[in-house]
Amino acid sequence: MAEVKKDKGPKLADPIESTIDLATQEMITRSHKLGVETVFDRALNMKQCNIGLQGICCKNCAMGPCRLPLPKGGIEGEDTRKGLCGATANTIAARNFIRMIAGGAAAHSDHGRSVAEVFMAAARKESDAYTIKDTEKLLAVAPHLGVAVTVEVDGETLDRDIDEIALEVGEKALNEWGKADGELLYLKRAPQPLYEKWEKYGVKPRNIDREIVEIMHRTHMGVDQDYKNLIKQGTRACLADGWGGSMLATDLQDILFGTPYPLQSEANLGVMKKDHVNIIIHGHEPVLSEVIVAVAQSQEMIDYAKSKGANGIQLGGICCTANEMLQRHGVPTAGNYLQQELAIITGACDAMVVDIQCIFQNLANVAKCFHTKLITTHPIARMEQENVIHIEFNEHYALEDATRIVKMAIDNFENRDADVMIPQHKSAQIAGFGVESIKYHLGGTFRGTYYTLNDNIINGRIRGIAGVVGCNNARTKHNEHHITIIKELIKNDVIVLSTGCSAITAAMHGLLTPEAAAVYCGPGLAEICETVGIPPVLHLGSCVDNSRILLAATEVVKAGGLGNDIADLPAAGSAPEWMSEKAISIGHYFVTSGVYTVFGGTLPTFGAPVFQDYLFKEMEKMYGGMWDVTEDPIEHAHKMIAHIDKKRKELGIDKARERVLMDMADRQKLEA
Ligand code: NFS
Repeated sequence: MAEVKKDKGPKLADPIESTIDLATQEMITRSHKLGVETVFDRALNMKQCNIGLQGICCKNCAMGPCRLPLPKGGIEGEDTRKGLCGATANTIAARNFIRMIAGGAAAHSDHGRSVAEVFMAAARKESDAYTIKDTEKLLAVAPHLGVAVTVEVDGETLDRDIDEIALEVGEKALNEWGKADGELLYLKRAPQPLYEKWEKYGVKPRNIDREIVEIMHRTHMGVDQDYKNLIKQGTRACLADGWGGSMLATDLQDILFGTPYPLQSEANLGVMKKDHVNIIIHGHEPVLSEVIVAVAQSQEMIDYAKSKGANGIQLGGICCTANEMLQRHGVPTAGNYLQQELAIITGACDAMVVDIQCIFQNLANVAKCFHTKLITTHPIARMEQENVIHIEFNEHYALEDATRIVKMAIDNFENRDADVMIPQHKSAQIAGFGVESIKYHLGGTFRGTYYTLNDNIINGRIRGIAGVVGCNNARTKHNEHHITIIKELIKNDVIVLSTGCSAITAAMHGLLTPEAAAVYCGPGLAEICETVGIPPVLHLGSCVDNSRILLAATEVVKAGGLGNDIADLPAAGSAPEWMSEKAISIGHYFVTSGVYTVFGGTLPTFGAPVFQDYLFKEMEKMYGGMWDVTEDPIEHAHKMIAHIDKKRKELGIDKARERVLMDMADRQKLEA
């Protein structure tokens, strides 16, 4: 990234080179004027360690760290690199890789566990803040956890009591983290051939916690030394994430807070309002944000805000909390991962409330320069700086906690400095898609099914399906790769399902509106979007909601005509600007669920070519999906399209698409 020229001190990021988003550019410029450092500046002043980046630094014991750089000119003949214990580059890279999976799977799954605990409190009616909201979803999920929804009485089948079902669902769900034997119950939701592959390769997770613990054991000094066996455990743990912790998080959140359905909102820093109390909620667990939304929208709090001179309360979300509040309540999105410091730099953020994951430690330093109250809420995620306020959130006193937080923000409104600058950039968005709503929208008026989607894939109007997900990364121009890749995909008639910060990016750049179809899509996809009234990019929620993508793909398989397994589908996955361990866990469960998955930038496998080859090539022979990586966003999109075309050919539907394209050209000729 280029820098701004100045005489001395740390380098400053060039706003235009740092991001393609105008609001972000304006805020970076303002940060320089005010002398507040952000991640964009730090990325210039901190060089990455090339050996760590390539995955070949082992620091799992105190004889190291052992660094195994690739010899200049590459490896000729035998690879003789080894650490003090003799660990090879492949072993070290595989150990590091699966430790990343452990970190990511732990983060998603621990989030899921918290939700399950709140779910239990709701089922036991111990909390006035939470109730079982979506009984339809409860009844749909129950059988997958082995919970009966009916009961036989005197030869008659009767509906079971909802409270009873909820209690049993909660117990069964919590059990998935630590049960003594058996396998994860949700694995059977996958297409049968995929389940059989997991069985064949011995990677079915036993329970969620165990697979993560076993990674820590196996990667301890002197335990597992075979990169193939190591990645096998990585596979178990990531499946425990995607088809376990994450899927449970999504299901239980939907039951507790409501299954999302498409709704309209806005995205980018411009959603903040100068004359309102602005509360920014950042993090991941909706158990906190749900109650804050309810409290902030109460007449009592709105009146209180008015009594303090504000015109109302404006909530805004950052990162996955943004997606959770958006998809269920239409709360606007203030920004994605790299914009968290910038929301405070507006000078209009009266409180930033954070829970877990993806939260910069530097937020406290930025908050110090403004009036913003920075509030941590989770016992496992605290900050050391003394300007940070900790209000520990407890599901049994959730309403009291949320009221205290909202009041604190309102009371802080009058402490604002006159110098407020909210960038006037925001875009309209339609979000809140899911397995259920795709069925409804693409199924036509009278039948909620996936057949219509399949028909349109088979006839070639839709070339294929892409899942574009994941973070921003300060080593990549903010948002640029997400947008370039997504635009290239939809231009080529590939419909995009998006989650996490990628979905926020798509929203910020106007791709989550039905109108975007006419501007950016190829003729086939444009026609579908127009007819059905959907955007070409469907926002499926937060990162734990990548489980929705797995289940949507399963529904497509079930609807028929496109093979028997996820691996048969003309589909591909992508994380253009990934940075977190969670992204590695997601990437690997996509791959081992049969999806060809391309990451942008780098992968921590570059330094171990044999291990990398195993991930990039051998995985396909086992699971049908495999890893890939490229720095070039256009090449990235075309790698995905090439895979989609390969699958279309294997399914024998490649010719259909040619006919559609010819029809289009003919039609255009006629119109001319
Ligand atoms: Ni996902 Fe959510 Fe964003 Fe990346 Fe972080 S917010 S869980 S990890 S940065 S997409």
